[in-house]
Amino acid sequence: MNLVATPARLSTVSSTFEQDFSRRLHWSAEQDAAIEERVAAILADVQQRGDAAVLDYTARFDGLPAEGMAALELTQAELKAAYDSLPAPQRDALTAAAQRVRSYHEAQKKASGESWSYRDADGTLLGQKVTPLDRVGIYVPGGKAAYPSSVLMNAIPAHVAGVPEIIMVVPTPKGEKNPLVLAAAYVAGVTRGFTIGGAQAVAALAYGTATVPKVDKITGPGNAYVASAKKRVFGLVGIDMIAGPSEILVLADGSTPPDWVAMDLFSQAEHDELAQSILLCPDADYIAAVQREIDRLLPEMPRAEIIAKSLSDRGALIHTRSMEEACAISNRIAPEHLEVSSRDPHRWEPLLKHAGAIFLGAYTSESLGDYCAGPNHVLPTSGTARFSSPLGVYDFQKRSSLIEVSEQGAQTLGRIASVLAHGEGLQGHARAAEMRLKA
Ligand code: HSO
Ligand code: ZN
Repeated sequence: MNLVATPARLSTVSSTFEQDFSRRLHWSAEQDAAIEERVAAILADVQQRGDAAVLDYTARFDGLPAEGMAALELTQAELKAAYDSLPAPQRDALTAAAQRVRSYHEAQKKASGESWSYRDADGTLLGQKVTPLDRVGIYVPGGKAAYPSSVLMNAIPAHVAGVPEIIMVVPTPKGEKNPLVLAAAYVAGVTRGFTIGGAQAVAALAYGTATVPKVDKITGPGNAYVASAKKRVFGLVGIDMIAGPSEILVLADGSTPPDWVAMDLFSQAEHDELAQSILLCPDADYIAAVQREIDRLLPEMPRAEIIAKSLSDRGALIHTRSMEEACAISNRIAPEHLEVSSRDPHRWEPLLKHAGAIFLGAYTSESLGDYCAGPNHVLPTSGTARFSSPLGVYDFQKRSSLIEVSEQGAQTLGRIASVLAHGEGLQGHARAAEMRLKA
């Protein structure tokens, strides 16, 4: 087979640029009505029949019949055994990655996840108390997207936040367990695990069953059924985000070896045919060089077919007038991953506002961030980086306001509150404030 990867070639000087650009970027996350209906039925069934329903669906969808839910529980001993039996290089890499991800999230907690308070001159205390969630569920996909690195990225921030119970669910079709996933759960501090998946696993976590404890929040990626189930249980429990296909945008000034950039585009494209890889560069010769490297390297790739489809259907190599213009376009796209592949990345970084993660300089490949640099790889996709942030410790914490009004403070605040309460016609409010005023 003669595979070709032909990203769209766009140029900002072209009169049709705006049209071409929005056509490339557009993607429809249509909801499939049939999926929606099936998910609603599964949720209702699990809510009613609990473990029995979860067991039925697990037997049917995963080909995994079990006597009772206990047979689907992953014991701590099993997680540890998986870790212990890994080949040493894998065990060491997993441990090193986990350590770096933990350090990063500990720094994040210190910088923005601690309680604070201050006192007014009259002694009134005001503050914010930060507490971890009691119990969270982490969904780990099975099959082709079973990423142990995602177990680390979901469980470690929860652990660092101080969540005492972290419940992992992971489908194991035909009972085939991924030892790296189990080992990652062990190093990341998962407290309980179940080999269940799909909408039935989301339902079990959201409603609770006799065996699966009800959680307060569910995080982690999944297929269309899982995404639909997460949306439906939102409100009863918290959820992290509904992730779309993964994206990379490389902003290049032409100083990075073009094969490095080609491979970075591949690293996103190989995830999924719907993944999107975009290059923005003011140097037309460099863009041509990257395309030549794409052509040269593609046949070497085991996932060449997925890469070719992703790059040809959704990829783009965009020639811009300048790096400044490239930065402005990047902000419009608000990519999940943004590589600033420049000899002078700090010159451009101040111009970049919207991106899930910004990778500075030629040595910072996205793949290092995906596994082990430290920051989280669960990032906002589909332009949602305009208003949302990477998964972090803060997703596993909540805040309570703290107010302690002193006797003196009640005099000042009481007068203000009383006036506003009368304005709203709320007598009870006004009198509660007035009663505390000294005669
Ligand atoms: N790039 C993916 C994360 C990942 N990559 C996992 C490899 N394994 C989404 O950010
Ligand atoms: Zn990746």
